[in-house]
Parts: sequence; C-alpha cells; structure tokens
Amino acid sequence: MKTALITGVTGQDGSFLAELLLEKGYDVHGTIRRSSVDYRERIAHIEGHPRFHLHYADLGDSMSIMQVVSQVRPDEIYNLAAQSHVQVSFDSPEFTADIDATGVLRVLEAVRLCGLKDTCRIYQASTSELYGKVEEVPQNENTPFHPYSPYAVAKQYGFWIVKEYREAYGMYCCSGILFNHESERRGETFVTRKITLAAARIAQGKQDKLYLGNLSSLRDWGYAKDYVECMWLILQQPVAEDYVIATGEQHSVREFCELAFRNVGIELRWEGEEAEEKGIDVATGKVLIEVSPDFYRPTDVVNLWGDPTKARAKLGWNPQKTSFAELVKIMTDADMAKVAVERAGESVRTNLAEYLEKGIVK
Ligand code: NAP
Ligand code: F7E
Repeated sequence: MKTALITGVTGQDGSFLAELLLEKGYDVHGTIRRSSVDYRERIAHIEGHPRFHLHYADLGDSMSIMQVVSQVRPDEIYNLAAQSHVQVSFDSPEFTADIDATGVLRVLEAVRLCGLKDTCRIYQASTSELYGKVEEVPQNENTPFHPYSPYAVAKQYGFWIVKEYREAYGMYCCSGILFNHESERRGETFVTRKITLAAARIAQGKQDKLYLGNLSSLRDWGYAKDYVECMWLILQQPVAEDYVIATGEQHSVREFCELAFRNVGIELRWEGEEAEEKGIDVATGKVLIEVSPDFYRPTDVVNLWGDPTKARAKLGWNPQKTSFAELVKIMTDADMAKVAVERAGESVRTNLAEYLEKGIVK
C-alpha cells in the first residue's frame, strides 16, 4: 500500500484527489489548518475512512511541515496548499509569497532533511497564471512565462525551485501547469461558481442581480475531477517532467454566463460595452448582470488557452473527457439543488447538514 500526503486536502482539488487515491488503495494523509469553524465541507464525507488521516500543518510553519513529513514518511506528496485567489493576492501579497513561494521550498526541504529525497515523489500545483500577459497562444510547456499578479509571481518561484531540486538533488519532483479547473466544489468567489450560484438563486427568486468584472476575459476551463487524475499520472511516470494540463478550448466569462443562465431557463442578451455592459433577461427585459469595477484587477490575465498535446501523448490523458457544456451543467445542476433547500436569509453553508442528509451534497 502506498502512502500519500496531500497539503490543502480541504480545497476543491485536495478533496477530489483524496477520493481518487482512496479508491486506488492508498493510505491518504492530509494537512488541515485550525479554524474557528470546525466543519470541513469538502471532505466531511470521507472523514472517518480507515485509510484517511488528518494532521495540523501550515505551509507558513516549517516545523509543522517537518513534523508531518517525518511522521507520515510518504511515498508521494501532492503540494496543493496555497492562497489560490488571484485578486486576493493583490490585497495580501506578502502572505501569498510566503505560502505559494517559500511554502514550496519548505516542503522540498522537509523531504530532503527527513532523508526521503530518493523515495518520495512530489507534485507541485503550478498554474497557467505563469503565462500571465501571454506571449503565445495557445500556451504549451515551451511558452515563456510572464506572470502578471502577486499570485503568479509567487507560483513562478514554486515552479523554479521544484525544477532546481530536481536537477540539484536528483529528486522526483515536478509541476503540473494546470489551467483553470472548476466543479460543484469550487470556491464561491471564483468567477464560474459565482455565476452558477447566482444563476440558480436568480432563477429561484432569491437574488436580483449578479455583479461581475471583466466579461471578455478568456479561459480554458476544465473539470477538476478530471484534472486530479493527471496529478496522479504525473507522479507515475518513469522520469519526472512538467506538464501543461488543459482542455485545449477557450471561452469568455460572457459565454459562461450565457450557458449557465440557459441551464436554469433564462436566455440572456447583452447591451452596452465594457463597464456599461448589461446582461438582460430576453423574456422579461430585466437587467440580471451588471459590471462592477470592484471586480477589475490591477493587472488582469485575459487570454489563457492551453495546449495539452504532451499530456495526451505521454500520460494518455483525455483532455475532452468532460466538455465545457457538461461542466457548466454539472455546476448549475448542483447549485440549483443547493439553492432549492436554502431558506430565506440563510447561506448555503448553513444548510449543509440537510443537503448531506438528502444526498444532495456527496
Ligand atoms: P482551494 O480550493 O483554494 O484550496 C486551497 C487549499 O490550500 C485549502 O485546503 C486551504 O486550506 C489550503 N491552504 C491555504 N493556505 C494554507 C496554508 N498557509 N497552509 C496550509 N494550507 C493552506 O484551491 P484549489 O482550487 O483546490 O487549488 C489547489 C492548488 O492548485 C492551489 O495550489 C492552486 O493555487 C493551484 N491551482 C488551481 C487551479 C484551479 O483552477 N483550481 C489552477 C491551477 C493551479 P483552508 O481550507 O484551511 O483554507
Ligand atoms: O477569474 C474574471 C477575472 O477568479 C477568472 C485560480 O484557481 O485559476 C484561478 O484564477 C477570470 C479573470 O480565476 C469576475 O478577472 C470577471 O480574468 O475565476 P477567477 P483566475 O484568476 O483565473 C488559475 C489557473 C489559478 O491558478 C488560480 O488559483 O474572470 N472575472 N468577473 C472575475 N473573476 C472573479 N473571481 N470574480 C468576478 O466577479
């Protein structure tokens, strides 16, 4: 039985990866942080599994990382923990650098200092944000980086320090350069989830309007459940290498809105431009989407489009397993079900016990 350690197990990707590794028969250890709210929404359904173990550790605290690595002595580490919100990185740039840059170094050093450098394989959660102000479209493993936010700059350090440890110490450590991947478990402040939740609430008369930032921004959006399979595949190869993971398809925030609202029975038309643009319900003429400059970023990455040729060829991975239309449907269906049991004035989270009971949230 192999032993895996997942940092950031409470996140979107961490929770899907933990499920996948448990299915594969792994002993799975995850790191958590102390929080004033005890309930861990995304992993509640696997807590108590005999091969699932949790440990307190923080990527900002070397001693806690050393302690968990020396106790668990993992065969594989998936370093998913991060301050992962690009806009927040402009407000908390130092914290972002500490966790997303130096945090990666802390994990690598813990493995080396615990004498595991020849036995423990490490996956680093890298990102398409490294391409930032893009220098080539679509982007592949050879496209130059041009990070364009404090988040991306921190993640770029993470990418290079992983490469350095691979070359300097012969460690099996690699980065997956993952393009945006979403799901029904996506954090509610990322644009896709913000849209599907709002579409569900508007359709059920529980919200009037949705405010968004740059509607023209382009992303290559995939399904998180498909992407965690790649993380595992990357660590099963004979040689450690970095991979771009993407669908190879690009859509705008505007298109995402159209599809999400169509799924809940609302057809949208657009009027106006830039900050004056509005999404209007064709049936009623009501303005449902407006632009708010609050959601503009000091520098925004607007043209991400990945080329997954290497992952398809070398990992045998299918980038088109879940289509864009299927992804939007998975998310809107899940949010329609959640919002349906949301009582007036209560957040979705408050009703979690009820959703679990009814089998709405798995
Ligand atoms: P997420 O949902 O935001 O999860 C982040 C995880 O990191 C959470 O478990 C969080 O714990 C943990 N964390 C944050 N700060 C920490 C700290 N100081 N010490 C220990 N743990 C900490 O992110 P995700 O979407 O699953 O993404 C996983 C990883 O992939 C991240 O590194 C992200 O930057 C990267 N990535 C994501 C995407 C994407 O589209 N999803 C694309 C490329 C790369 P709490 O629950 O306690 O907050
Ligand atoms: O923004 C635009 C926004 O916050 C996508 C993280 O997982 O993927 C994610 O980062 C685009 C941007 O994701 C709103 O300006 C418009 O251009 O959903 P997002 P992100 O910044 O791409 C990468 C690969 C990661 O590595 C990150 O960890 O949508 N946008 N209006 C908006 N974005 C948000 N959040 N909210 C809006 O209202």
